[in-house]
Amino acid sequence: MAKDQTMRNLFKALDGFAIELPSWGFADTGTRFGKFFQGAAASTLDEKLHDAGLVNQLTGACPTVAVHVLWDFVAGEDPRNTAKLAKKHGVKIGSINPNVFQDQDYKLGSFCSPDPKARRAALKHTMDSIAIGKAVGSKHLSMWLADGTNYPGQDSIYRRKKDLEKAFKKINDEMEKSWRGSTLLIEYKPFEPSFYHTDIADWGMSYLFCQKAGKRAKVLVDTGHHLPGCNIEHIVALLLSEGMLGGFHFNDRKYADDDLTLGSIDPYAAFRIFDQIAQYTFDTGKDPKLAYMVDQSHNLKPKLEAMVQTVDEAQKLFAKAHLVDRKALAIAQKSGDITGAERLLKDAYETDVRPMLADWRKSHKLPACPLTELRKSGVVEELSKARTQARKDRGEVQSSSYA
Ligand code: PSV
Ligand code: MN
Repeated sequence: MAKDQTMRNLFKALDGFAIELPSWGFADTGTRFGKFFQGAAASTLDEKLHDAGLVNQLTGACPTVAVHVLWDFVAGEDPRNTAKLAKKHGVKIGSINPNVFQDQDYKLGSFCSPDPKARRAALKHTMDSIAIGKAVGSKHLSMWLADGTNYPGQDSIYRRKKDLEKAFKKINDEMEKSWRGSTLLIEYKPFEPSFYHTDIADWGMSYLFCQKAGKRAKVLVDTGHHLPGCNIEHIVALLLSEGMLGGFHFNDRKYADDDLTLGSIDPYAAFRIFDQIAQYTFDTGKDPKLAYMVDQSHNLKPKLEAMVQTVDEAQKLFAKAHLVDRKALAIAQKSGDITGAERLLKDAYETDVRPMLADWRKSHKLPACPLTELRKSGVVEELSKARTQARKDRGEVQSSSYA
């Protein structure tokens, strides 16, 4: 294909590539061994949305913010206040994530708990979350459950599955009835916080629950939620071909659900996911309309820098996947030219797309390198000072601070 045409196609693809930021990715987090504070970390909703707005301003690719209902909405307050706050910072509320994991009620699970009171509480909270989603103009309800057991024999896996099926059906039906154009995303995770069994442990289980729930439901792939060695792009290709892939939570990992910045450990793996999506569109002519989201929540790296770095990396890997010569690939595949086929992928992956991305950004009046721009601006240092002072004024104790 002529170079100009390739660039035009790439720019068009980048125009359509939006990636949602997680509100929780701007706040202080830690490990179970401790928390190290960052002066510039967001501690209020206003600060989280401000930071998301800043990342969107720098990258031009993040118009929406994922929220957790109990962390980002005030009970009894009009949820549209959160939407207004988002608007003030130049973003919109994206996926709504119910919190069916932190209350004491959920000690033995939420929808799968042996205690009907917990199951009812989870359903009520999810129905309230649907109402919030509708009120703020979101299009996604994203469900991650911490449900599972820690020891063999702890509970009936069979009974838990049946109860979960019923709950998802009710959730799907309510969305069908009252929330036009919405999608129910069902996320899976093989372990943590449960260590013997997780009620939705892998994509196949998610798929099964989606099928039983109804038309709204689709599978959400969190790149950190797989056992080592798993071929994620194969899962992606299969779900795409079934029309059952709803979206992604992007992050990177070395061992488990490490929540590291995208591409920090294995960028080729993320490239191969984007490659399958681009291949699907090339083969079918269809846009799978996926919800691309970031789900990272690491410690130590400055939050804003980490987020900009992830978005930049996602755009790079996405762009590389759009440079694969698909016609030549089809010829190589047909003739069994394994080396040639692989080389076509590697040629695209090894292309330095930074100048192309810089051109795309310039065409949208964006900084050529958002991370350099952020570091040059001194914003993180300013926020660190202002937020440290604000926390002091509010009487919050924070022992260490660095930007
Ligand atoms: C759980 O590990 C998860 O991936 C879910 O998506 C949650 O919404 C998110 O992390 C934040 O706790
Ligand atoms: Mn996730």
